[in-house]
Amino acid sequence: MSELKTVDPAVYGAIQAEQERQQNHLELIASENWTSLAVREAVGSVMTDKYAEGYPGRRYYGGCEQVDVVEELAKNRAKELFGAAHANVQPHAGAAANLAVYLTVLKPGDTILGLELSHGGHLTHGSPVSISGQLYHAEHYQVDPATEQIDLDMVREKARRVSPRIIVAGASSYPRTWDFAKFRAIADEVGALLMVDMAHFAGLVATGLHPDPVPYSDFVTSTTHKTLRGPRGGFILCPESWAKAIDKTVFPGLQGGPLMHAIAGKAVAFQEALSPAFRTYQEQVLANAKALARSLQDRGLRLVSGGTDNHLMLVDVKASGITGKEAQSRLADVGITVNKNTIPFDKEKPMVTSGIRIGTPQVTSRGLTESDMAEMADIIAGVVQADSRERFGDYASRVRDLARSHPLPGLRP
Ligand code: DSN
Repeated sequence: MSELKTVDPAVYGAIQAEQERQQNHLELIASENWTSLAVREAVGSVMTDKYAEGYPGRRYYGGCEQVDVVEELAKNRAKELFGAAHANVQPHAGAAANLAVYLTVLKPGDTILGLELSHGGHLTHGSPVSISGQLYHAEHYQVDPATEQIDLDMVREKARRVSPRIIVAGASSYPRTWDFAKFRAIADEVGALLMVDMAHFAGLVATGLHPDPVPYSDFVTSTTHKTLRGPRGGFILCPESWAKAIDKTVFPGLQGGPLMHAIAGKAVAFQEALSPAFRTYQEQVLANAKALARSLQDRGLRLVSGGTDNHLMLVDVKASGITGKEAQSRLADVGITVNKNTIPFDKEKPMVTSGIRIGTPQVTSRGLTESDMAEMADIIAGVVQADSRERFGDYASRVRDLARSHPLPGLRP
């Protein structure tokens, strides 16, 4: 008998309904995934009850022996996984991790140079609606209009012109890989620091399937819940020379008590990511993304930059005659969850957009493979290209079949 069901039927009901939604829908939001039962057990544990301001061995509270064990495990596993000298696993989220780096190395008014939001960048890379674009002077590089990919000569030219204190590489909707050695060379040429926000592709980096930012960066920030398949949260990697300063910024500079239940979940996720099975999983994430991209193109959809090198793709649905908002809504009607997304040089507003972003991490976690991608592409293309919503019933039952034949692993009834 569930305690929650008795104590709070409203919250229990919503959780059950959400579980059912995730079970019966195909989740293609590129930043989402499906955690293991072990991660969820750690996150739902008594670690949530403990105050532990400070760091292992140097806390402001008594009774921290076991949370120290967990935080040391998380730190050491993160360092091993990414070959980093120092890890801070306390940031509550990726946004907090990025802000901690800025607060460590920038003064208000200093210049940040990051990828333009509508070209794939992230709000925390200097958008005017984020503190990162309000506290600091933000400049942005864009993708090349012809290739829709980052052109390092354009980045270099912009960096020389605006003399940033920090260059930010990494994105939330960029389907291509990054050349971190070249970013390092540009940063060195203009006397800037380099921060790589690898939140989206951290799982690929961990398994050697994406260029590694750690050797080239002053700071690497990330979330734990995207390709990395851990609990919701953030972390920062840096060389020993920045360790003391970054730790001081995270606590007491920016945050109070660490979320020890989340840190316990991060420790478990890092351990899982160190296993050979995780590499096999990431290979499948990539294989699925490639297969899905190819199948969507075969069915006449236009992909921004012509394809994908990673776990996500951007579909220009405006080229098929509808907005991103409409595509998101149509796909929701048949049980496929995506997000509308701006595409480079988009003429639509951010709440409308010309594109949708599609990612394969979550459906790969539930066991879908390349042949399922062909079926999914057929459904997505059919829905996006349809003249009306009349025929959608058929697509909805095909989505249900795919979901039912690939149940989410490790679900407790
Ligand atoms: N919201 C995340 C994403 O969807 O990429 C970024 O913060």
